[in-house]
Amino acid sequence: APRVLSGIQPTGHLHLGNYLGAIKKFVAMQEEMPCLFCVVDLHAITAKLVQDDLAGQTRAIAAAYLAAGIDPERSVIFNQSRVTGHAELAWIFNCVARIGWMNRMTQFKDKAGKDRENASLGLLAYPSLMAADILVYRATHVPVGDDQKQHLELTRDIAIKFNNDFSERIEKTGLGREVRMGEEVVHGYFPITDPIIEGPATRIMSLKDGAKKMSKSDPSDLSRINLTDDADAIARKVKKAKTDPDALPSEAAGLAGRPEAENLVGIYAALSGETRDQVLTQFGGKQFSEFKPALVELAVSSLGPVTGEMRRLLDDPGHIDAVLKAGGEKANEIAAKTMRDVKDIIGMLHD
Ligand code: AQP
Repeated sequence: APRVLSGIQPTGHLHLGNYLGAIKKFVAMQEEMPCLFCVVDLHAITAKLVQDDLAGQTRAIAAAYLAAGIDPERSVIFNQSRVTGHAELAWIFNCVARIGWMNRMTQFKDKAGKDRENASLGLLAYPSLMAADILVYRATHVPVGDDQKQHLELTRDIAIKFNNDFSERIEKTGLGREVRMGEEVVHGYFPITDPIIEGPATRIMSLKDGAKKMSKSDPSDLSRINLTDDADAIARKVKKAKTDPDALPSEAAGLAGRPEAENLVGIYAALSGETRDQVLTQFGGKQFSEFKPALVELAVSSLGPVTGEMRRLLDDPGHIDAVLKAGGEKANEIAAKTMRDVKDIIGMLHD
């Protein structure tokens, strides 16, 4: 059965990239199929072990989910560490995945930097935990930003290897089913996940450098629009955003080789729900001095209600905690069933 899982790390402030690349899509996916959205606190400690306020950051992501329109009656909202199946299945996947697969991950290379020997083992194994997050719910669809593409390919590789390595035991236990792999239908236990990386905002870039993605960890606050920014901060950051001296082209093809212009037009399109071409029908031939104020107005009117609601929700942490607890219970029911199946397939005795 189709099912969505996705998550966000409770590290630092959420930014426009997280909102457009992930959260806004989560809200839309609720209309399509059953969804689970988690706050991945186990992932949060991979790069920096001691976090200043992990509980507060976790509540903030949950508040953003709710404020953006994820309905806790329809979708399951929870924090990852509550459901033990994530860590349990990740261990099994650590034995399925190969060290070489992990060493090739660009996110690991970026985050570990030059001193790789000193990175945590958790940072290296991050994609294995991410595969477990998805597959412990046998999720078929994962809406994410473009930066997560490589990790999702690895999730597919883990599912394929598990299905192959245990094919006889999957058969014997009768736990196998039809699994769709592109056009092909094979027999296996884990589904082969489809990433959902679509729309005009799969990779929002830094406002200061069109070659770098907008990121929580960028030392320059001017590089990103935070979900907590007020109208003045948004206006200041957009005004200072790097651009080139030319007027906007009249169609999207004209944005090639102009990364900063492409980024700002992409942001406008994602916020307004239009294509880049539609945006350029309106703004083609105009200077940035005219386009930027329109972008500020749109960003403020789109994000304002979400940030306002987030602040209101964060005034009542008890409510957020109750949502996470109830979500954790629902998630655990699904995850526990998968873990029983997986243990049966491997041959581990359990209750
Ligand atoms: N710039 C982006 N454009 C589009 N989507 C993005 N995402 C992140 N940055 C962009 C998507 O947001 C979701 C949550 O990602 P995460 O929790 O893994 O956060 P992150 O990738 O760690 O966020 P940052 O800002 O990139 O953090 P650092 O600075 O630590 O690397 C994912 O779906 C992601 O694709």
